[in-house]
Amino acid sequence: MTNSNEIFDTERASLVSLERRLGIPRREFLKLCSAIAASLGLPVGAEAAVAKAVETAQRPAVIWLHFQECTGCTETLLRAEHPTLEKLILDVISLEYHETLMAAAGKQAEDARYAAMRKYKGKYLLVVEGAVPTHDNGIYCKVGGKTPQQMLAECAAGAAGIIAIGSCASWGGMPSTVSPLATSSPTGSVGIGQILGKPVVTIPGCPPNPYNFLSTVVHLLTFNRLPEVDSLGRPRFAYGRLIHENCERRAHFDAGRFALEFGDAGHRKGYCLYKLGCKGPETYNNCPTIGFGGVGEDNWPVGCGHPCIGCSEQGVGFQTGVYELSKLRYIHPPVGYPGIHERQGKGASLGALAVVAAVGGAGIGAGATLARNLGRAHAQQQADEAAGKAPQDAGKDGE
Ligand code: FSX
Ligand code: SF4
Ligand code: F3S
Repeated sequence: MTNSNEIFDTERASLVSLERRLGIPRREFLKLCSAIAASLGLPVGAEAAVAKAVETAQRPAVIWLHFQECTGCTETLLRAEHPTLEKLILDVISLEYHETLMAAAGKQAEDARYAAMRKYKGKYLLVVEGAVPTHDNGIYCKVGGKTPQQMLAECAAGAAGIIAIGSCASWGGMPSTVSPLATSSPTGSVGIGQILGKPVVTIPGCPPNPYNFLSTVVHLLTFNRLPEVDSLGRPRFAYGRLIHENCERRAHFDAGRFALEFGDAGHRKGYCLYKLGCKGPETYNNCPTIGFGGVGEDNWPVGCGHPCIGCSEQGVGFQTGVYELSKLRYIHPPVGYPGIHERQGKGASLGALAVVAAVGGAGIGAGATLARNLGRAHAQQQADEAAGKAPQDAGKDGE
């Protein structure tokens, strides 16, 4: 979608030393580059290319719009536990217009937007946060007398690339929630792709993980192109796997050990949250592997003891009940297991084919085991209830 040769600012990035630019030791910077390279799925050694790109590449000019949202996407970029992340994000882009962060207001701010659109015509990156209202000619959420649809059309026309950040901009998110008594959301909110009628890169999540935005921009700097995306515009490096595939509670799911109520024995033991409505089995995101806030991979909803609500997944987050049982997309071995697709030498060996066959069989077996375990937990729960056992006791199921 993007001719990224045109995306860069004409000025060279500052040659001031990185230590001074970011205010961090080079060693720490290199560690961050390694983490970004790993999250992008790049081979060992690629961190050097990432570091070089961040240090020397021309920074893309960015116009950042806000529509119907809570500003959580921006806040999550700025409120990272580790200040380096915020500095790095603001260092790798040249932020020309951002209503929350710019000092200007009113006419001065709008003039700045038009000035940036003229100066970087055909070269800037447009980042949109928030959904677009469609009811009543989209009059809700006007800025400077313009509706979001008008602002979007103006800014998209000269953009070299467009990124929808957050679930609201990606597919409507929270503002698109439809009450059971209505047929559409109050303002008819939709994602920007629906308005533009063309694909955009989407980074859903409410809020999305700031590393996924950072890694997308760093990919652009390193390879002169935006990362590979799926049919919904989501970068595959971040949204290629179901949460359920990488969840630390997956072993409990496979073994049929579930928390049945908040605070019961199973919940306290860290059992699977499927029966509390966890949407990990139908939500594609990398939350379990990278975590939030830069304080370790346990810091994500399920790691903190609450089911995933599928905040990033269209048709799941804000569209289905938080504690409603999730659909199981498919049964898949956790990624910690040896892969079955890796090539060894040329072509597939007989041994590899045997493994594929065995795993195919295991998949069917796993499905049967799963059905049995889920049924067993239900049956146990009903028996416990009939016996008048306290909910805490019910959580012991499957031990
Ligand atoms: Fe909020 Fe962003 Fe949610 Fe939406 O994140 S965190 S309501 S995705 O657009 O500001
Ligand atoms: Fe983890 Fe949720 Fe899957 Fe259970 S259902 S293993 S808590 S993602
Ligand atoms: Fe959202 Fe679920 Fe991740 S609620 S933050 S997609 S764990």
